[in-house]
Amino acid sequence: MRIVILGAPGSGKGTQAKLLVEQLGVPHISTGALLRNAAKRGTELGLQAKSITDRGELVPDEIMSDMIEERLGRDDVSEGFILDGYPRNLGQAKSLDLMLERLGKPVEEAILIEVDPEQIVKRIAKRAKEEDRSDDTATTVRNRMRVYAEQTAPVASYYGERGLLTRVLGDGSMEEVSQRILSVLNTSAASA
Ligand code: B4P
Repeated sequence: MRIVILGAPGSGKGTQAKLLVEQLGVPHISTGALLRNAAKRGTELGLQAKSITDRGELVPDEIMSDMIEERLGRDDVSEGFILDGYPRNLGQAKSLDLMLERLGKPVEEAILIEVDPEQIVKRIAKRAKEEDRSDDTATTVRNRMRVYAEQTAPVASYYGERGLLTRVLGDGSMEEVSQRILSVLNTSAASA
């Protein structure tokens, strides 16, 4: 299955993508994780991206599109993938469509995880204590939420207009949310 997971920062995209990998056996591709790894390795691109993610802004589309094209070109995506964090604006959504069209492997399902903003603030505050993510400070999180509302939220409508979007309630335990997503995927697989 070729799945895109959408949602605000802290909505549980990465968490749910990891759980889905266990069920579907296709790779989890997180652009946030790719960027953090590049920064940890100290590559020029990674360090350049870190100064942007630390402000809560989006890394330029050309960088992201090269990164995702290289990743989607690898053999392990032949049976599908779970994309987490990409596309994050309409330009990225269109360039992903072109890329996948060339590969003959279009997106089959977009899942939007919806969580109450108050829950999101609590989750990110908890993660800030547990993990050392330099983009989880209060000021950066506010900016990430603003960027999400302005640039990423329209991506859900983009997939909605193509009949590919399902909204899933992201409140409740991680397992409950995972079950909701799996039942959406089972339903669409059954009707395919
Ligand atoms: P991401 O790594 O995608 O960060 P995120 O939006 O916070 O999602 P994440 O997956 O980490 O968190 P999750 O919701 O799973 O991006 C980081 C930055 O990289 C971006 O701000 C941007 O600057 C840059 N970037 C990434 N992709 C880009 C692109 N395509 N273009 C440009 N720039 C890009 O989980 C959050 C917390 O909630 C966790 O601690 C988790 O344990 C907890 N949680 C999850 N589900 C829960 C539940 N049901 N109950 C309780 N807690 C839960």
